[in-house]
Amino acid sequence: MPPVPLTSGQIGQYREEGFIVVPALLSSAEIDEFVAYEAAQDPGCRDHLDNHRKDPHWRRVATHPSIAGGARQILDAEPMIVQTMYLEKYPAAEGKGTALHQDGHYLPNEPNTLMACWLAMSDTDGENGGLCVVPRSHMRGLYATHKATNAKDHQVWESEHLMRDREGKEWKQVFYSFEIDALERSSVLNLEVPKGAGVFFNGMTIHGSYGNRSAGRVRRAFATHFVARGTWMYRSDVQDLFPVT
Ligand SMILES: O=C(O)CCC(=O)C(=O)O
Repeated sequence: MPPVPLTSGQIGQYREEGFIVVPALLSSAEIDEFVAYEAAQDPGCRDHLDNHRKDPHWRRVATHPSIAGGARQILDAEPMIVQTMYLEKYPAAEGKGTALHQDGHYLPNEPNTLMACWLAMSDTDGENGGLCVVPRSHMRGLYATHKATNAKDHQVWESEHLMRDREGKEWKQVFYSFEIDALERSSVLNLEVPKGAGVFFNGMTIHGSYGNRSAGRVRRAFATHFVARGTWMYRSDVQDLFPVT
């Protein structure tokens, strides 16, 4: 499928709203191939954030011209892959979401160029735990957070990471399942993103998801996080950025 270049209107909307939904980034056949491949893999491999390095199937999606090309247009610079995630969410008890957060909390970087492409690999919406965003929330810097409290809807976790600055100074930092303080539920927009469509969003845009409450519709998504070449990532586990070309 030929790449879908973003129009200047879409890029303008991204800058204003902090996100855009773009139809048909990948074909149904391209997605079916990846989903079938993943179904045959050990789910343990999904705990890693660098599968795009080791696995050509992951690399093909993350560097797909419609995805990496969109990132290049938005960043107006060479996009470098920070991490990739395949996010499968089953209905009922298993299918928890990600508390509403800004990626800038998880992936401190400088200068801040962080962005993502979240590709729907099944039809997704509010009912099956699709992506939610808070429009225009990318304008106000990092919001105050607390550890996620809604354990019914959201995964709750904590982990320590080794951090390193440009001069080589190292320190440890604890990250947890960030949730934005005092977030008005009415500001949260549930996106409807059909299979193959994707959401490009700014690393400062508040986003996340809720549990899968559907009767039987699995929610599948593939997220690729990018920064512009030259950006410094403070977390040592994602410092080895992967070029798209
Ligand atoms: O898919 C989700 O539920 C959340 C995804 C997310 O937080 C991300 O891609 O940064």
